Amino acid sequence: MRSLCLLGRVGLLALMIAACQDDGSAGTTCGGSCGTGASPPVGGSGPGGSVGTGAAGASGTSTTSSTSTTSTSSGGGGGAGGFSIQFFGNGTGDIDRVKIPIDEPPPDVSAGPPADVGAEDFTLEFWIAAEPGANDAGAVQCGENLAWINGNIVFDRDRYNQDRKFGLSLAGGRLVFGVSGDGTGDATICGDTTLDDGEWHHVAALRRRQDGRLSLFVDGGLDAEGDGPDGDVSYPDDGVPGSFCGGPCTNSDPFLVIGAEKHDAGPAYPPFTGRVDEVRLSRVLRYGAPFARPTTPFNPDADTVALYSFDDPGPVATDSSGAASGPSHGTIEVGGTPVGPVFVEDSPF
Ligand SMILES: [Ca+2]
Ligand SMILES: [Ca+2]
Ligand SMILES: [Ca+2]
Repeated sequence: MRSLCLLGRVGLLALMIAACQDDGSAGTTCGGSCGTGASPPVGGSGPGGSVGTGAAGASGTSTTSSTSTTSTSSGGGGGAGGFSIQFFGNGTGDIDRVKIPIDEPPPDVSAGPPADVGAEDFTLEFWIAAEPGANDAGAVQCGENLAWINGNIVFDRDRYNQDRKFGLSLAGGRLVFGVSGDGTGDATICGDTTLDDGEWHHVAALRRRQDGRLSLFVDGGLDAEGDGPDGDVSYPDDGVPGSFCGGPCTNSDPFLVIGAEKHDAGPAYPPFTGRVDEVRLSRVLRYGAPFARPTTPFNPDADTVALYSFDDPGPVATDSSGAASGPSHGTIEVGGTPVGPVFVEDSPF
């Protein structure tokens, strides 16, 4: 895997969360740091142990080079825009990802947390930054297919070999958004804008339940749209994860996963490398026409069902939406080399 020690190169201050995970076999391991510039993990001594932001690396809280100066607030509290979360594309072993539960496994048949969108219209929006070449999935053939799963997966709301699912990936540096209905077919739409230029971009993926209409907006401009399968694509409340994970996929199926392919099904379904911030799930179509991209973090409203600002470094991905029947907190699953994800003092604002 290529070196992804991007933080030093772009002058960011990497703040490592304590990378302590129970790997299930060899006890507690704490991942290493990403070379100079990133601190080693701090604190945390096992499952449930504390997680903190590391002190800044040897460069301190202000980094100056001949080409750039990046000043950051001291104390690890984040700058004006706070933190974002950086994935390193490890993509194996259920690590380097955010996992948001959306359904209780059988025999529970109650409604999942509010983050289980798809029974109504929905908008999935977020900010994303990816370095050129860091995500190497090539362009995919879009249309009535599942090709989105072959991009570097940013959001995975798959169901393994079952219907009612969706996801979003980067393929050939462009966004790909796909949905599968309940026996109503599959659709993948492909964006036009090159996203992997190292800059922050606002992305909104919209799906209209009534007729399955899909649309993608990048930085407020319409990037792709197309017809898609109709009907309810939420995770079924009585859903039974398929047995494709050495047993039932209970630990991967009923989740919305950020940063990786949820089942670790193999290299054909690659993970994402880059930064994500300000993830908002809404139960309405937020945008019907081009718009000015946001200039500030989102504030919850009545249609916000989940909101993750990643300003509160791990191990919980805090949902600040205040949605009824919520919150839809997620977990941050850390590991790999370089250890990811990490919180970085870099955000779109
Ligand atoms: Ca459900
Ligand atoms: Ca259930
Ligand atoms: Ca943030």
